[in-house]
Amino acid sequence: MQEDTLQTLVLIKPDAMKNSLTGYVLSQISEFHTGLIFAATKVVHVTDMLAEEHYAEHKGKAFYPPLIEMITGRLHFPGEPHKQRVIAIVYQGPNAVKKVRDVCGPTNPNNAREEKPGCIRSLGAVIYLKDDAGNIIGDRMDNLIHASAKPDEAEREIKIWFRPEEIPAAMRAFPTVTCEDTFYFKDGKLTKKYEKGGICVLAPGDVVWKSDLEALRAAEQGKPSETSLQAVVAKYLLNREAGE
Ligand code: 3AN
Repeated sequence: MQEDTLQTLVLIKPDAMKNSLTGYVLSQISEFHTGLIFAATKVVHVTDMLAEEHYAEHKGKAFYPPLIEMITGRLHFPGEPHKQRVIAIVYQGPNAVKKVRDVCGPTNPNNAREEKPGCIRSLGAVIYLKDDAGNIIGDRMDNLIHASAKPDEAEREIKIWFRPEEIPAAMRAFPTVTCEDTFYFKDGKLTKKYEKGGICVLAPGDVVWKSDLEALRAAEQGKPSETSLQAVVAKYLLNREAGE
């Protein structure tokens, strides 16, 4: 990929929304400050399927369950599904991944305040998790923003959050193809024929990430694939249902 078409994924997380910090985050990453431009943006009610794909590398760790509760918005907005959302953005430009990570600062907001005062995450918080007796049993980091850590992670993340058609054609950084088949998804499985309750994820003529179509073809044939079926399908199921 050419340097000026490098892209990175940013998520403005529910803790930032709760504290009305969206405008602040956007201005810190603005073209004036970073030289980066928007390639795509949307408001997303994050499903468990997408959250689990996004944080797949943390599965099994102690902070994984609260991480999922946090990114789905259930932690900051319990019982208010209309507020359970994140703003997902693709930024593009020279050195995009590193530039945004620099503006974000360290993962832990306490370290961010110590090591990089003024960075975005210095406005975050470490929340201590307590048991019923009030003993501290762990912590959770409310660090306002997610930003891809490396260019290959940015590619994986942009592809799980965004469909190609949500990014202007001239700004698509990864190979796409035109789908010639119909694919439905129902009860965790892919089908080519419509069954009641099935959701049409792709139809002939749709533009699709090349790696996604390869993964769907592999799933169809029961073959292994680098990209899981959930990683392909999750973005097609977003914002369809109200959530709880
Ligand atoms: P970053 O967001 O800086 O790339 P990752 O990818 O290592 O950091 O972690 C993803 C998220 O998981 C963090 N933003 C943070 O909310 C949470 N997290 C990471 N490490 C810990 C930890 N040791 N304890 C609690 N939460 C953590």
